[in-house]
Amino acid sequence: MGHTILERIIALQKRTSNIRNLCILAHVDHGKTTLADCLVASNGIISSRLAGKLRYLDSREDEQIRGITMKSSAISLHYTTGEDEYLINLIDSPGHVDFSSEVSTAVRLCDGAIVVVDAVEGVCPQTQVVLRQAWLENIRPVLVINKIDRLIVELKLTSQEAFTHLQKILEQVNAVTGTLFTSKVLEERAEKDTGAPSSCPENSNGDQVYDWSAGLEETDDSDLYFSPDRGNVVFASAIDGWGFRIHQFAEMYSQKMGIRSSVLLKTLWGDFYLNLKAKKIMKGAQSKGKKPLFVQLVLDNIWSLYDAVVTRRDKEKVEKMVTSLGLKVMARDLRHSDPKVLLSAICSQWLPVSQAVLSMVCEKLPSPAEMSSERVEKLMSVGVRRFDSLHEKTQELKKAFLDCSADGTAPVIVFVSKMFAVDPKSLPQNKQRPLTQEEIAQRRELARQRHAERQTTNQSAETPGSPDDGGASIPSTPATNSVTDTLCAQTEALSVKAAVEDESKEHFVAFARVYSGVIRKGQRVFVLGPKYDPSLALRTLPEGCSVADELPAIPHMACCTVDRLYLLMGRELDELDEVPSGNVLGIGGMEEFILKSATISTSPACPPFTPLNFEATPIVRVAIEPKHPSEMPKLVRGMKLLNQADPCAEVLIQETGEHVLVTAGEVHLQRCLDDLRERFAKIEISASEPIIPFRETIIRPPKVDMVNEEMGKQQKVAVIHQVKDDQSKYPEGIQVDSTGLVILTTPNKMATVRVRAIPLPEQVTRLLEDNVEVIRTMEQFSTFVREGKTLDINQKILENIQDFKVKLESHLQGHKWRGAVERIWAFGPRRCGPNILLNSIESYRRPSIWQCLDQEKERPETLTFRDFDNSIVSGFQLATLSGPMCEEPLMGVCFSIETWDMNFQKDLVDKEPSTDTQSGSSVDCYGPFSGQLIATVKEACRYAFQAQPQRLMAATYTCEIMATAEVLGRVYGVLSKREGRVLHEEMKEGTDMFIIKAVLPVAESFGFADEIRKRTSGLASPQLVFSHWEVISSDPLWVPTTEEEYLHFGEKADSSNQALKYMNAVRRRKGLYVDEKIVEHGEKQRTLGKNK
Ligand SMILES: Nc1nc2c(ncn2[C@@H]2O[C@H](COP(=O)(O)OP(=O)(O)OP(=O)(O)O)[C@@H](O)[C@H]2O)c(=O)[nH]1
Ligand SMILES: [Mg+2]
Repeated sequence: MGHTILERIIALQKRTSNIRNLCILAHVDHGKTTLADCLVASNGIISSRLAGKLRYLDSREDEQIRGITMKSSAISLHYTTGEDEYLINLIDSPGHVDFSSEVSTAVRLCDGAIVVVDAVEGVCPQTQVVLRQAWLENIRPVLVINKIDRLIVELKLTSQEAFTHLQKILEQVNAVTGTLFTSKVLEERAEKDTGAPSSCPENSNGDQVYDWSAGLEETDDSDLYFSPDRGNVVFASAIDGWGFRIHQFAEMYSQKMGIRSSVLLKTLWGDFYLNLKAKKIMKGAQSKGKKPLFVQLVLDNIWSLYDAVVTRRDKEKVEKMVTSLGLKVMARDLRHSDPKVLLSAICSQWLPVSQAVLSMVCEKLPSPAEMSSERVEKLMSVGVRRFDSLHEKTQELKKAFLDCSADGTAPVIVFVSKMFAVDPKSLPQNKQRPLTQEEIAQRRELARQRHAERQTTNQSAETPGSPDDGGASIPSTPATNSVTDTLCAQTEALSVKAAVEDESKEHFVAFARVYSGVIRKGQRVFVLGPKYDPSLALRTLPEGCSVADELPAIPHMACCTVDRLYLLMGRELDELDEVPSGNVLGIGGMEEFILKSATISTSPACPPFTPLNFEATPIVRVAIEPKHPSEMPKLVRGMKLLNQADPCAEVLIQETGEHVLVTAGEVHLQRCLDDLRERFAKIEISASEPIIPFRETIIRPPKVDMVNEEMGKQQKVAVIHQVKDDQSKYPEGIQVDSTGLVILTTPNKMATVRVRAIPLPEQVTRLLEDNVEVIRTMEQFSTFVREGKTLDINQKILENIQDFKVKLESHLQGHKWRGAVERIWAFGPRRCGPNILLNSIESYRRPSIWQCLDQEKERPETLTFRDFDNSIVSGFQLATLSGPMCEEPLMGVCFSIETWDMNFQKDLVDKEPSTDTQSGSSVDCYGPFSGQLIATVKEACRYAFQAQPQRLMAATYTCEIMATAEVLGRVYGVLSKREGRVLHEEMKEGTDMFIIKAVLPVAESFGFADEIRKRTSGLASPQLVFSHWEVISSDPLWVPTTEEEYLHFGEKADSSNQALKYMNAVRRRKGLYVDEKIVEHGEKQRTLGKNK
C-alpha cells in the first residue's frame, strides 16, 4: 500500500466519530464478497474492471476454487464525502452454515452490518440467522438488495413486476427483524413491570431513538425497519457495479421536475403516481392502475438501459443514453463483444455501488463512540450476575467503554475474537517494503560517503608516504571498513537465521478491536482468559498496581508485551506503532498467550468479554491418524495449531486414544483436513469415516407389533411373558418386576434402591435441551449454597428460570407426574443434560433445585441433605453418560428413585459382635461405601432402562433446497434414498423455483450436498443445519417372538433393521461385543478353487 494512503488511514484512526466498523452478512452466495470487491475497488486497491471477478477478500485458494468464503477477513478503506472523511473497517464474512462461527467473530468487533439479500432468492435460512446474530450483539443493520440484474436478465420480469417483488422481499426482511424486536421489547417491558432496578436500559448520550433494542414506549420502532425512504436500503447489482438509494433519484428529479426532493423522497417508494395534468403526486397507483413512481422514475430507466445494452445491443440508443446521462465511455468498451463490459462501464459511472453503500454506511451506522450502555453491559460478561453486584472498579470501566476515549490515560481494553494463521512471508517485517523519499535520500547520502571514503583510501594507497595525512587515519580506514564488513556479515547471518526459524514457525495474528485507550507496540498488558475473575484478582493484587510491576500469579491472567500491531488490509498486513480506541486491528506475537479468543487490558478490573454466540453445533467428528506412525508428534502439533486457528473446530483425544477432530459440517471438515495436510502438520494423514453421534432412549410400550397388528390384551400378556423370560439374563441379586421396577442392593448390603425408568414427553426433552444454560445456572447456584456462599442472579435470568419451571409444569401433566417438578433431584449427564432424576422417596425431602427462585423466603431447616445424596446423583450422571445399547449418552429418560433404604443400624448390630471393621457412623462420605452406592445406582438405572422398550435416536439435519421444477424429481430421489423426509414444499412466488424443506439423518448426510448438486447439474444446492434428535422407530433389539412374526420375517427380517445396523456399527467402532453371526452359510466357507 502506498505511504500516503497508510498515513491517511493512521490519521483517520484517531478521529473516533468518523470511524465505521461494519461487517457484511448474508446467506451463502448472495454476493457479499462481490460487493466487498466493489468497495475495495473504490479505494484503488484493485482495478474496478476486476471488481466482482477477483473476489479479493477470498484469499485462500480453496475459497477461490469452491467459490465460497470460508473465513472472515478485514480491510480498512477510506471514504470522502464533501468535507468529511471516513475510515471504514470492513469485514467480509462467510455465508455457508459450516462457517457461521466466523460470522460470530466478525459481528463482535463491529457496530453495524450490511445485510445483503439476493433479489431472486429473498430471505433464506442463513439470512435469518445473521439478522439474529446482529441483533444478539446489538449492532445496527442496513440492507442491500443485490442481484437486481437477475430480475431483468434471468426472470425477465417487467419493471412493474419487479417492483412488487422487491416490495415483498422488503416485507420479508422486516418481518424477521420485527419478530426479533418484539420479543425483546416484551421481555423488557416485563422486566420493567417487575421493577428490576439495574436492568432498565439507561442511555447516557440520549441516542436511544435509533437504538433498535430499547423499550418500545420510548422508541420510535419504525427506525428499526428497513425502508428506502429512510435511506437504509440500497438496491444494487454488485456484479454490474451499480447501486442506488432512492434519495439519489429524488434529488435528480426534483431538479428536473421542480418538485421538492423531500416530497419525492416520501413518495418514491410506495403506492404513488405522477399525475402529469395536475402536476401532482397522487396516492393509489395500484387501485387506479397507474405506474407507481418508483417504476416510472427509477426502474424503467434501468430496464431500458439493460434492454438497449444487453438484450438488443442497440448501439445508437446506448450512445444517446450515455450522452443524456452526461457520462464518458471509452470507445474500447463500446466496441467490446461482451455487453456486460459496456454495461458495467456505464453503470459504475452513473450509479456507482460503492458510493451508494458507503454513503449509507456513514450516515446510518453508528460510530464506535455511540455504543449503547446496554451493549456495554452485555459485553462486560455480566452473565448471570447483576451488574451492580460486580466489583465497583469493574463497574467504573463501563464509562471507559462509553467514552471510547483515545486518551493516553484511559485504560486499554481490547477484545480478540479469533486467531488466524498467516504465512510468515506475507508479514510486513519479512517483506521488502518500498522505501520512503527520506530513506532513499539517506541511502543515497550513505552511498556517496562510502564512495568518497573508498576514493580517499585509494588515493592514500597510491600516495603512501604523503606527509599530510594524519598518521593514524591511514591504517584506521581499512580497519573500520573491515569492522563494518564483519558487522554487516554478522547481522546478515543473524537475519538469515531468524528468517529460517520464522519460516518453520506458524505465525498467528489476533483479530481484535480496541474498545478503550490506545494500544502501543511494546506495551505491557494483561491477557485475560474467559474464566478470569476480576473481583478475585482485585482482592489479591496490591492496590494501584500496574502491569509493569512484579505481580503474584492470578488464575487465567497472563502478562505480556505487545509485540506487533497490524492494519488488516485483506490479503496484506501493514505494520502500525499504535492503534487508538474504536479500531479493528491485528496483534502479532500473542499465540503463546491466547488460544482462540481473549480480552486484553491494562486494568486488572476488566472482566473477560462475554463468550461469542456460536450458532453452529459442531457435530461431524472424525478420527485422524498420520499415514506413517512415526509422524505422530507432527500431527499432534498440527492439530494444536489448527485448534487455535479455527474458532469452531475442536480437537480432542478420546478415551480410546484416538485423535478426534470435531467440525461443523462436511465443507468445514474438508477445509480443516486440507489445512492440516498443507499447512499445520505438513504430513500425509488419513481420516476415518465420520463418527456419527447417537442417543439412547426409551419409549412407551408400543401398541402395535412388528407385523402391524394391534396388540390385544392376550398378546400383550404373551409379550410381557417373553420379556420376563429375557430377564433371566439379569445377574443374580437384581430383581425386576413386571412393571420395570428394579431393586438393587449394594454389595455390602448397607443400602437398597428401587429405580424405575420412565420416558419423558418429547416436549420436555426439547425444553431441557433448550434450557441448558438455565439449568447450569441453577446448578451453580445450588453449589454456591452448599458451600455457604451467595450468588446474586440478575433479574432476567431469574425470570428465565421461573419461565422454564412453568413450562416444565405445563408439560408434565397427569397423575404419573404429579408434583414431579418440585421433586426433581438432578439433571444429567454432566448435570445439565436432557434426563431427569426424580426423588419419589416419600420420607426424603431435600432442598429443592428451584431454591434460587425463592431466595428471600426462609428455608425450613428440616430440609437437609442425607449423607450420600451426592453418590446417588453421581450414579445417575454415570448412567446417563453412556447407555447399555452402545455406550452413547441417554436422552429423554426420567429415573425415578422410589425408595432408598440405609440400614446402618442393622449393619452395626449384625456385625459388631463378630468384627469391628466398619461401623455406620464412621463411614467416610468419600470412602468405599459411597463408591459402592454410586456403582449400585448406576447399575440400577441401567437395568431399569433395559426393562423398557429401548430405541436409538439419530441426529437429524434440516435442509432447505431450492430447485426448479425440472430437477425436483431427482431431488426427491436422492432424499428418499438417504432416508430423508420432506416436510413441505412450496413454490417461491414470482419465480419458477420450489423450496423443499426436509429432514435428513446426519448418518446419511455425507456426500448428500455433492450428490444433489451432481444429480441436478448444480441447480440445487442444499445447506444442512443440525436441528434435533429423532427417535428411530425400529427396535434395535427386536427378535421375532410370535408365530406371525416368524411367518412374516423368518429368522431374519427381510428389510434390514436400520437401528440395529447403526447400533452394531457404533459397538464395533468402540470395540464392544457385537452379537452377530459371522458365518452365515457354512458351505460357502469351502475353498472353492480346490473343490474337485
Ligand atoms: N447476477 C448477479 N450475480 C451476482 C451478483 N453479485 C454476485 N453475484 C454472483 O453470485 C455468486 C456468489 O457471489 P459471492 O460474492 O462469492 O457471494 P458470497 O455472499 O460472498 O458467498 P459466500 O461468501 O460463500 O457466502 C458469484 O458467482 C457472483 O458472481 C449480482 O449482483 N448479480
Ligand atoms: Mg463471500
